[in-house]
Amino acid sequence: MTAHASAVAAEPTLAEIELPDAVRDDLAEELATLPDPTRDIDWSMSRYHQVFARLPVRTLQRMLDFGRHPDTPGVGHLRNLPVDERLPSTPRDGRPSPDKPTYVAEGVLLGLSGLLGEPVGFTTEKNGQLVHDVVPVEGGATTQTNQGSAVFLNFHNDIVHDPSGRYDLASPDFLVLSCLRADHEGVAGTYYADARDICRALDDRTLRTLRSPLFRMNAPGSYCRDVAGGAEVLSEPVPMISGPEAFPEVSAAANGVRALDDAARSALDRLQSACREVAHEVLLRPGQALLINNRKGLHARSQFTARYDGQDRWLQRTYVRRNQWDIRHRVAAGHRRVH
Ligand SMILES: O=C(O)CCC(=O)C(=O)O
Ligand SMILES: [Fe+2]
Repeated sequence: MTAHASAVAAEPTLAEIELPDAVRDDLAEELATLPDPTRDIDWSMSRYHQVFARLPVRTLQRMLDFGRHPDTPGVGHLRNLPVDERLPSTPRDGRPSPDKPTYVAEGVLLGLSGLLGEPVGFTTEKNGQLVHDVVPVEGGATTQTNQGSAVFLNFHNDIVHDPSGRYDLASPDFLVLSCLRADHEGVAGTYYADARDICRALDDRTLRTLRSPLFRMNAPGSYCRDVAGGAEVLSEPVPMISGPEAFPEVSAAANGVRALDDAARSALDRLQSACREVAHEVLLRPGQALLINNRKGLHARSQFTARYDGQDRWLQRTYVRRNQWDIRHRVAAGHRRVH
């Protein structure tokens, strides 16, 4: 391959980044001294910038490039990250553990988030918290939400209800998922299907249908449950795939997409099967994280068995916006990052 050809060759849609042991230990030592970041989040985010500036510059650049360029991979798998020496039980109800002695995991999660943008919360998602605990919850085992375990969580992106009727407007640009504890059997898989790979796998007719405003997204389960008394709250009719051919954006509600005609219904089925064909699979382990671009692709999760015994799978998650300016109309009173 000539130098020119290699410069323009399609990059793989998954970035694999492993920290050297010495870098991991250096980060761990710094992060173990830092307080609960939620006490003063803007100070903590600034401090994490200092800590993560110690990464080898090429590693740092790959993470920054992940956030700043349209042509970079949609998902990054980071390995050999620092972990807390002592880990309390997995939170049972999806609320933060009151007895976590150190905040290394939070530092990793928020430090990585700060390389991509700003962590934000939504009042209708995990009470507006900035650090989400993603854990199996007994009452939600069969739901299409992050509380589920007994069913495959279909390919989706994380969207946010907005009174404009467009649920992609306020949604996070990125998610960071960091693993504190794997599931008992170690079989829970997280999947990512990049829209570029999805489009390559689809025929022209299906793609044209998916690019037409023939779909209404249901608002997230938490919004329908807490605000709408369990009823569906559908978006305006929107396309599922949009944007230029080289840099497509894809969106699919986890809580259901209403197709407006038969062609749209079969295109929607084709989209889910194309996702399964092209997806990257990652079985997250402690000390590993996924950087997920929430516009460049869709993610999913396999089934796994939850025991609700305090040792279940535990991920921490952030929602990251590159910029809060476009969603400033919805900021919650008395807050700067909660919408
Ligand atoms: O549990 C996972 O691996 C992903 C769940 C998910 O879709 C999310 O947290 O947004
Ligand atoms: Fe999700």
